[in-house]
Amino acid sequence: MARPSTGCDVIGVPFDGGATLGWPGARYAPDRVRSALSWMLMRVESDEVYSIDEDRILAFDADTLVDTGDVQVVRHDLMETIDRTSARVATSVSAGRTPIVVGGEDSLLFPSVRGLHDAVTGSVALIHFDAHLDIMDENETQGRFSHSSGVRRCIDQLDRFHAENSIQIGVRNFNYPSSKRTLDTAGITELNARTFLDIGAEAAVERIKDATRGADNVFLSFDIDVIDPAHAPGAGAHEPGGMTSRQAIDCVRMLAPHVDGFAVTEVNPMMDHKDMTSTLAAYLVFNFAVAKRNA
Ligand SMILES: [Mn+2]
Repeated sequence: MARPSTGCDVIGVPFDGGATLGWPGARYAPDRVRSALSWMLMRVESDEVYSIDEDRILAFDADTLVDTGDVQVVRHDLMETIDRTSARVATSVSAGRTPIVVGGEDSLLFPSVRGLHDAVTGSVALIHFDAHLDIMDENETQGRFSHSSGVRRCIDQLDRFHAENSIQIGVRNFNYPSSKRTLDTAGITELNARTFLDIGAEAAVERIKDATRGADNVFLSFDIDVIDPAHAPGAGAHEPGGMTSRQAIDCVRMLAPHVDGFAVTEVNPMMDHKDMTSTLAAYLVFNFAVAKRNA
């Protein structure tokens, strides 16, 4: 079970300097996701909101979802930006809150997990929704801290990170043979998109809870490209064969009570159509906060 929390903090990170593959543009996501959130927030009355999905009225008080503004990013300095992101996440956790990082591309995975790691004692595990493995060690054009290396940096830089209690969900298509060997050595559980789509969201969540049960703290990182491009075209890269928007929302809602931090990355308004992906990301954020508040 997750640490006690008084509510969720939105931390925007308008940064896409780590987008070394695919399309840049995720720097515009925090603003578009906030704009989409207003659609959900207008349904709050007298500290309550009506969940049609659950067919009941749920609590939503002023502490449930607090926008703490953007990290002051440094556009030309990836390392400074990820340091500032970690610091904001750690501040939120230390205050007894649950951080929700709204990226930004997926280089923010590593500083988000590190922020939790630095604010807590005990082990830290990762629930990683992504089409991609993010296990790249280093290469000439991407460096060591790009949006392809977040999981690898958690493994080799965070001394209480437990890969054996971590799980990747929705990964698919093809990758480097060396990536397969790295995953096997690290001992991360893989729940690929084919299996996820066979078993469905509820059974997948049970497997995720089993995999992470031994960890003291858990971070949920959600790259929007885990969702099929048909449902989420506004992403940094397109990998066909992913989950639906319904499955994504259900997974986040069911997992929120069990985790200590959340990040939504790779939403790219430059690739989006009528804000449909920013709107989906906003629903992930809103569902997470409501589920956390009413756990
Ligand atoms: Mn990805």
